[in-house]
Amino acid sequence: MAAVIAPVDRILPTSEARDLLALAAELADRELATRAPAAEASGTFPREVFDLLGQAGLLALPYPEAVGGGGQPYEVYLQVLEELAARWLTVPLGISVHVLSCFPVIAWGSEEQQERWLPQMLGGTTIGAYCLSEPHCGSDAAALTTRAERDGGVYRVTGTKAWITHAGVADFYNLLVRTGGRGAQGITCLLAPSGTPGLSVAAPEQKMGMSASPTAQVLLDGAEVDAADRIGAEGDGFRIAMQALDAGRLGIAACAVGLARGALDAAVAYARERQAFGQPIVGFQGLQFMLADMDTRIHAARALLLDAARRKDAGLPFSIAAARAKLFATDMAMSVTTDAVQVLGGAGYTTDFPVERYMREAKVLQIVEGTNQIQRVVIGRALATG
Ligand code: COS
Repeated sequence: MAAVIAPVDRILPTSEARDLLALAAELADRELATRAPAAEASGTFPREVFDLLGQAGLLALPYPEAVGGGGQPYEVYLQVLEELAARWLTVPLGISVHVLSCFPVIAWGSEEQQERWLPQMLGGTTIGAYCLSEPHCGSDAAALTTRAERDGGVYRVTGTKAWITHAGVADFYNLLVRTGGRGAQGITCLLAPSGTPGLSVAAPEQKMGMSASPTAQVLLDGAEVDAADRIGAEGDGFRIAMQALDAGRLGIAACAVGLARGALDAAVAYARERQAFGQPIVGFQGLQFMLADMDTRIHAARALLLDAARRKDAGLPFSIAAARAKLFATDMAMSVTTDAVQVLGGAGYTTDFPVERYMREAKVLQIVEGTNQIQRVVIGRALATG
């Protein structure tokens, strides 16, 4: 059963942004909410939904119109993600990963690379994958060991990338690889199209949620990447990866706000209907207090997210603000979705209602694009060093 999603009273910068948010909500009600339960139950990636959103221009919203993007501020793009996440997390999480995967070419690509890559990346018909983690290193990203050796006009890449969203369905892969010595300085960013010889994909991971969003290892066995597809110089890779993640973490925070909203709306709808002790349970103050706390924390997370987004839109430093937003919003989503299950009681623990799925989905948001412990490291280091 799809939850009924109540509209949010937003302050948006333009009438175009208001129209965009209305379009996103309408598309999400029609195309996402209706498909989500079956696709998650069967583990089917909704490629047709990405194609549809691509046609509507929703896969490249925060990038400049001059290079084929939607020309929207981050503040607007993130609220679109939130609208989608209130109906089905797999889709906005996928958009966020795609936007992350376009970042290296947008921010670091040469003019020639931008002309060659951006029309396909931003055109709405392709999706990307971002390959940083490896089986032995996730949080300690600078310890990656996938090796790329230059051989004339190509790099030969050998190693294994792990936990890759869209592995097997992506059209292009950002590969963070080692071309130099140990540590962050030895890392380089390469871009490989999906048909690259020597690049293959392992069987998908069997996860506790997000079954429609494929996650798998990317296996690189002497994969030949054209040297012309190195983004930035050798050794720039770690900085590129961290900058991409700063922005990506805002996308995850927006997904968390939307997911929590979906859970709250489902809980409120149920509490208004369900009778106990001769009245709807929403009439009990104990339950109202719980709903009020859920609602307040969702609004607080959105405010933190929009603060970080507006800093980015203004060209101000936003790494720490993004870490705060990701940390708070995803911990909030875990707590709100858990409370939503509690509001529904036994019914909430069944697959007859969506809240058990929301609770399973919330968990991954505390882990991806930097665990919430890593977000605390980023914030804590800034406090420690000033
Ligand atoms: N933007 C730009 N540059 C950055 C940066 C950022 N946000 N964060 C770090 N850097 C730069 C540093 O300035 C430093 O550059 P110099 O060597 O020129 O001084 C370099 O990168 C190394 O930074 P640092 O010493 O802080 O690296 P650490 O190995 O200590 O790692 C953390 C820092 C833990 C924050 C990083 O490894 C991290 O974010 N880990 C989580 C990775 C992650 O999110 N994985 C999820 C999988 S991808 S979906």
